[in-house]
Amino acid sequence: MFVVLSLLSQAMAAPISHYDPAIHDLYQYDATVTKADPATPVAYNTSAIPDGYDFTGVNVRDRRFNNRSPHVSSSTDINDYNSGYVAIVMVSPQHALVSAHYIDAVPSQMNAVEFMADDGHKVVLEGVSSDIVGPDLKLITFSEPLPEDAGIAVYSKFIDYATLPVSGMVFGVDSQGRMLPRRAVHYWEPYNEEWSFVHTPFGPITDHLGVIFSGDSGTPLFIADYTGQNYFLGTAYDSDRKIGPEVVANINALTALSGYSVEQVDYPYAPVDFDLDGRVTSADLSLLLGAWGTSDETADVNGDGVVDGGDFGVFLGYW
Ligand SMILES: [Ca+2]
Ligand SMILES: [Ca+2]
Repeated sequence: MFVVLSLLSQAMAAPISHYDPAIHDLYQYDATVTKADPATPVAYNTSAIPDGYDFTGVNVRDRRFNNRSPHVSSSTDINDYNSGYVAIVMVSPQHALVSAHYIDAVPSQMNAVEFMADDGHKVVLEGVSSDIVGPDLKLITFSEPLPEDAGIAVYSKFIDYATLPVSGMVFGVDSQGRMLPRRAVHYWEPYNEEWSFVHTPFGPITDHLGVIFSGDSGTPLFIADYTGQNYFLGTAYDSDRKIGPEVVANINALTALSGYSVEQVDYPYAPVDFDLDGRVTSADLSLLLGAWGTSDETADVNGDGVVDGGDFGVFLGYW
């Protein structure tokens, strides 16, 4: 089994040698994206992410979108307001996590954050937590819950990083608002509560990748499970920041005042995800077939002592 896994890892280790928007962008954009005039995404790019992942629920558009940077000309277009922000993650309809050093450094931008409902009324920023709720994290509160028609994705379930599968893919947002595979979990050290990432299967950080993964401070990180469900993992700044039980408790102490709570969950891996990449794919099927007829405990998912059709039936249940 481990030999097969090793070969699979090598086969996947194809680094990105150049940046191609048609391949690497989560959304397709107008061709005129610039720093001064970021374009609105025009379509979902299904080739931007590996097979088996689905980030259609991630609401990410161009940077500085919902703080109405000077490039926005219309004050009545809902799409000029309602979008993800690279340093913000909504954790309830009324709360968002922001990068603490970022909100302290550029309060003028943060104070301008506002959203618009279909009827034209706007939801504005009401307050910022005075305390840091987690590693480089503050919580901001809006004047009222955002209406459902605002189209803002809320990530109220945080993955317990202690349960991340080794080789699980982590996705980040770059400074153009693009969702990109960012890195893979390398190891988890439970005793020291340390984790590590490696930049496979996309290779180590190079000058090329430094451009691609140029997310601003507080870049949200997400991970997807085998069902395609997306979870918030934390924010990237300096070293990657973890969201653990203490952070979740701090957040809940503040959001509870408005009637909302967030949840920390274990990574819901499938028992037939043999290569632990968060997906059930043909790679896992190959590993099952490779152990066929043996007593391999990993592949014997129904626990009857042999890898056979019974385990294949379980496998199909997760396909
Ligand atoms: Ca798998
Ligand atoms: Ca079996």
